[in-house]
Amino acid sequence: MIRTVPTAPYKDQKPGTSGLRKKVPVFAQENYAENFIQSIFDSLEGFAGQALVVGGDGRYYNREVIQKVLKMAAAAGFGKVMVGQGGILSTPAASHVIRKYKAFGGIILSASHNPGGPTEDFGIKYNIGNGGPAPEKITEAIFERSRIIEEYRIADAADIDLDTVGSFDLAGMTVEVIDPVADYAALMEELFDFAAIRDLISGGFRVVIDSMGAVTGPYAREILEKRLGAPEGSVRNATPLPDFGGHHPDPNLVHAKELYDDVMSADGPDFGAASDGDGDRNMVVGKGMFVTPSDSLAIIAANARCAPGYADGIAGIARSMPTSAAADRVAEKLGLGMYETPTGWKYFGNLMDAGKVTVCGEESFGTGSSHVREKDGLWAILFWLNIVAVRKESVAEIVRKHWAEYGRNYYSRHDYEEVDTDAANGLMDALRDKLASLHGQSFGDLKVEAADDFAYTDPIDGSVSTKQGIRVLFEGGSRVVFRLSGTGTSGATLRLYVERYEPDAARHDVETQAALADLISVADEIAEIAKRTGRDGPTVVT
Ligand code: VG1
Ligand code: CO
Repeated sequence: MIRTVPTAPYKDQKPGTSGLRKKVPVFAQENYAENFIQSIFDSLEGFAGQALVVGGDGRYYNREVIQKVLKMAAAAGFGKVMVGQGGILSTPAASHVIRKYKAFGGIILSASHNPGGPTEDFGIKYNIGNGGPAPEKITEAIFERSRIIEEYRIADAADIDLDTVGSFDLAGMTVEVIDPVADYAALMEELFDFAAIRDLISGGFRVVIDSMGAVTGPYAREILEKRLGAPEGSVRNATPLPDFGGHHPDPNLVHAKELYDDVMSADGPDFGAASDGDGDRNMVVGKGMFVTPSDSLAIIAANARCAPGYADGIAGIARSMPTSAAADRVAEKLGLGMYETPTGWKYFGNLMDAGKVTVCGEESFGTGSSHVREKDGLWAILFWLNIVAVRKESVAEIVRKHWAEYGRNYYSRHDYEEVDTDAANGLMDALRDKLASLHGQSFGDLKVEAADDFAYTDPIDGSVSTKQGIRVLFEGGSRVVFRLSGTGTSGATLRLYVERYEPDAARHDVETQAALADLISVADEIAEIAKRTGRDGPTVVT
């Protein structure tokens, strides 16, 4: 029943910030997905007879690859695979299922916020037994294996019916098709004050969630409409579609603009939120107030005790390096540990496992906590609703009071997408060469205090990650950061992160781009962005 198939390696199966992401036609090449899946299994030890969790965001090619994973897991010797009905599991739900059922690990099929469809993106990611993304040590082993792979093993069996919940046999291995929502919804109900949120909503507070045709639709409907009593239709674009309805399932001011405009309109809802393809990102908008992800992390941390799951307080906070330092001020005031890690959720895992931090966040619309080991879009949305319900203040009031107390970190990210790869690498190399000479240099009122290429030593296992982004820090707490994306699938994406701290509450109402204008122009001067990329401006500003 088990077939060994000879294969030849592909050279480009290097996982990026979050798994292997490629266009569907690349994944559909002969044995391409099989090679990568076998390389994952070949890099792991001790899983014989154990459980594997499998699910994806429902995008094009999801079902096909799930069938391959099931048959290859059977051939590899797993005892059981738990797979979400319809092949669906949001990234945070998959993380929870791995933890709850003590699975050996999980395979998540997603390219997150990237578009889906026959010519769009697909992705495969491996998560370890703590529920979190595999650390670099494992992703590197997978890549090394993929470069020399000669064969893979697969069970010769019929496809499993993914649409029926139940237990099935596949070549001696059990396949359990599970309700993808139930465990996750129960966890949210444990963490948050559903009664208070229900009262808020029944009292007339209008909430809208845009699932962007992606995976959170069924989760949001169950939680918001069924359990929290929001009127039917409060969750928009609630059916996961293979092509996300042709949209970019990326919850930001560009791709979720309709929702934003709606909340900002005079008779619009009081609270709007959106999530991405695989359900780990979130955007939160209150009437008259867009909450930046960096502020969201700080405000959730400062108000954590409002939620029953965090009533005893939090252990510490972690943020990715490009994320603003707003959370640092909260940690300082509350006397909590604060950690700055490279971009990507995998760097938070050790800190959470060791009990050093409870909440984590990234500027890229990612917030989460140690309830799972992934960022969690609906978790962040529910946390905000919980805070609003308990404080009985609007999102805008909560944010303004936070700034008044801690100061405001003006923050923006400029993305230059699909830039020529050589030009992007050239820009980063030139910046690295310049680092030493930048120290002490002045640009108008801005004086460089330090400049480096961010490196991180994991405080738990001592592993070192270098070249994680170039930072230019100015006196007074302003900074610009340059990084190349590790999730794109065509050309290179240059990310410029800009931050300025403003303690004075009288100056908390400046339009963000205006507040950062001098830093943005200095960034261009230092990195020669326009000259080297040939672009006169960024593709996306958030
Ligand atoms: C981006 C974000 C990063 C995030 C990653 C995965 O990576 O910047 O913060 O962890 O996406 O998120 P990069 O390398 O393109 O900057 V997701 O929701 O795409 O899994
Ligand atoms: Co995502």
